[in-house]
Amino acid sequence: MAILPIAAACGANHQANQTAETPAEQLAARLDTLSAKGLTAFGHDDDPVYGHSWVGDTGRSDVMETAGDYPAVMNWDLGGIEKKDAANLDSVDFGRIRAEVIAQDARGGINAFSWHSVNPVDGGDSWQCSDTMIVSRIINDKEINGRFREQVRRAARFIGSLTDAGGSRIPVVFRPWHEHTGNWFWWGSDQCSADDYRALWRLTREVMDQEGIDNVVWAYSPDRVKDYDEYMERYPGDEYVDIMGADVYHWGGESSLDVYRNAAAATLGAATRAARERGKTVAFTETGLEGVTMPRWWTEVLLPIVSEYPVAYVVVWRNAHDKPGHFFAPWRGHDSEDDFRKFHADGRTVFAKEMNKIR
Ligand code: BMA
Repeated sequence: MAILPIAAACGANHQANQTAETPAEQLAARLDTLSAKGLTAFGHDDDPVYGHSWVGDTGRSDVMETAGDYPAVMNWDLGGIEKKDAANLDSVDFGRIRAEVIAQDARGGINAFSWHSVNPVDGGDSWQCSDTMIVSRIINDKEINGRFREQVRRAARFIGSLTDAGGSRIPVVFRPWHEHTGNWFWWGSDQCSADDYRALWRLTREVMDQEGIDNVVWAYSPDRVKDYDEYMERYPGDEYVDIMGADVYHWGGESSLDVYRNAAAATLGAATRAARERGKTVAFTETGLEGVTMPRWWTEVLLPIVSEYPVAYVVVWRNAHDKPGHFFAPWRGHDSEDDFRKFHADGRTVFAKEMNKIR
């Protein structure tokens, strides 16, 4: 498989592999190491806080209960932090997220954050798309701009307050304004101009920098694109991004396998080219087959994809406890459990226990 150059990065957080200093630089270097070794860390959204048929227990994880280990990457969602809510949009308490981030870091794993934020105009959720002026007003309207900055400050303070037992900040991947090539979020391609989208990113980064945040590795994650030009159309710039990501789901099961493979190839191919040109890292930031309706999906569909592209990690989405068909990782007794164990055992995938070797 193709291997990325290890150093030569130009992202603001992503400069020196051998003399990593900030928490962000240390995490960026670990991600580069995974990619350079041809390894892919496996990730799951909200993994230890609920699963297919349980919620709120501690010490549980559908991934651990099937593969025998926690995922190497845990994704969390900040949606709600901008409103000072105690829990996120999926009812996960931010105090619990903090505790699990610390636990995941202590076991050698990686934490990542997405952000299904409300908009600062009328507080509507991320999926409110009818108002196509939201991003424009964030950029151009002083009052809305001020409200937006406050939303980002709240996210920044939470991220900046994540510290380990020794008091050091825990590095995390932050992946704002994701799937913007689609049209289902207020920051989508039908909802704002390319210039305004780029300005939204830069403003987010500016506020995080003003807050002194040095533990964030920034991930850019378009939804499926047809080619490199579409992938790069709204790219905010090399100084704002460390990871070239891709969010591509396998919708429709076996009959849509080719559609998924082609979309993953086009999007990860574009991400790989963009990363090579800029000395950045590639990641498969979100994927999955809802309900994992193909019992050998892990080794026959996902593994070949993550082997072909130099993705440092892959994240599958959550196993909802309150929507029986809405899960993307197996659970004990699920049809794909045996195949998932093979995926876990494969030398190309990394789960939490092996992450201590990736420094
Ligand atoms: C979506 C679904 C929603 C959830 C949201 C944020 O893809 O899983 O149910 O609220 O992500 O996690």
